[in-house]
Amino acid sequence: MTFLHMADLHLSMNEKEYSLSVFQEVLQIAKEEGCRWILICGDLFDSWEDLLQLREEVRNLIRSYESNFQTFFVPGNHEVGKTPKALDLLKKLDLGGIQLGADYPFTVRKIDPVVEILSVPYSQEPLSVESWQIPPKQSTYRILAAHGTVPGVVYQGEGEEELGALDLSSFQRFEIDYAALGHLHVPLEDRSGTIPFIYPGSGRVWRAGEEGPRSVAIWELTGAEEDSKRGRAGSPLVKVRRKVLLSAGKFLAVDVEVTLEGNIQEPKIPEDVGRADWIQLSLVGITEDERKTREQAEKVRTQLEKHVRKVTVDFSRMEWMEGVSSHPLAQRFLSEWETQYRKAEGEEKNILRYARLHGLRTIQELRGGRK
Ligand SMILES: [Mn+2]
Repeated sequence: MTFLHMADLHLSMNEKEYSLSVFQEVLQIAKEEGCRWILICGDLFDSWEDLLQLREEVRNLIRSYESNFQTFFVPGNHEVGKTPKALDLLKKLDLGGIQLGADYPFTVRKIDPVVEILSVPYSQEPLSVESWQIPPKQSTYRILAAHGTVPGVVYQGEGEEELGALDLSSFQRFEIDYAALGHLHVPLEDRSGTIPFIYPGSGRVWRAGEEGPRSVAIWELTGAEEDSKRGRAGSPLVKVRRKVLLSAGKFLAVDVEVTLEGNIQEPKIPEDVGRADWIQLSLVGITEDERKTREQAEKVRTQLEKHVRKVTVDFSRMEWMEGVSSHPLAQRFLSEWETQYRKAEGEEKNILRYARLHGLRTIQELRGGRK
């Protein structure tokens, strides 16, 4: 039995064409891999509004694969975290072939002779797992499907407040073999704890900084028969592979130097940049003319945006020092610095650039300017 596990695709009206094209690729992969199920662990949609507006398209896409696989969806914080009673509203919507794990606080469901899913939708209230009455396991595999952060795992998700709901050790008594999770946008597989867990990572580049390929996880459940042949005891075997989503594109940060006068260097964009990619121009330097820099950056941004999905500009490494070079001390410093810089070679040039930054910063502080 093979299934596809995905999360955090964040389908949105803002980027409808792009995000739906990734969803289509996911469905195609599931078909090619011979998956019987797609398990979506939250944040399929970017918001409740996006869910309402895009569900018809999603329904139609899924319909064309209904002879290949079935779809199971456990809601995440982006779908139900902000709308009161969203889980109840969700159950009343026509979601076509999508089967919902939206019963609060959990549902147990057998999806295959050897697999049952314990699904826990995202909830605004804290989960009181200690009091849950869950029937004994009846299949070879019991898989937890949920959306949230596992405490102790480095949080590299959405920059939102932590969703500290999934203390897996409190789920241990429910005979769970593996946890299929969503919420962290970085792919992660951890088999060292009480319950092994897998995050496929975000299905598309949702936020600046999501570097590396986006992917889904393909789970192969070899089953008890295979295990007994190997003489294994304990948790049944699961093999997990990643399949890269090519249509998701990639996130690319490009350093761009800025001169003291405020002119920006032409960014070095790799040749193989694609239409689905997101470029972030990361401006670096000290500049006297903030307006000029911002204007030039905007011009470059608009130009580049014709060729890729999105271009953003990061100014956080810029230092604005208006009028610093008119200070007599700065003038002497800069003229001496230029002589040195002309003579310098290799690594020395880097050190001098750094020295200039610190020199000018100190002079700016002496002038009583911004630190
Ligand atoms: Mn998410």
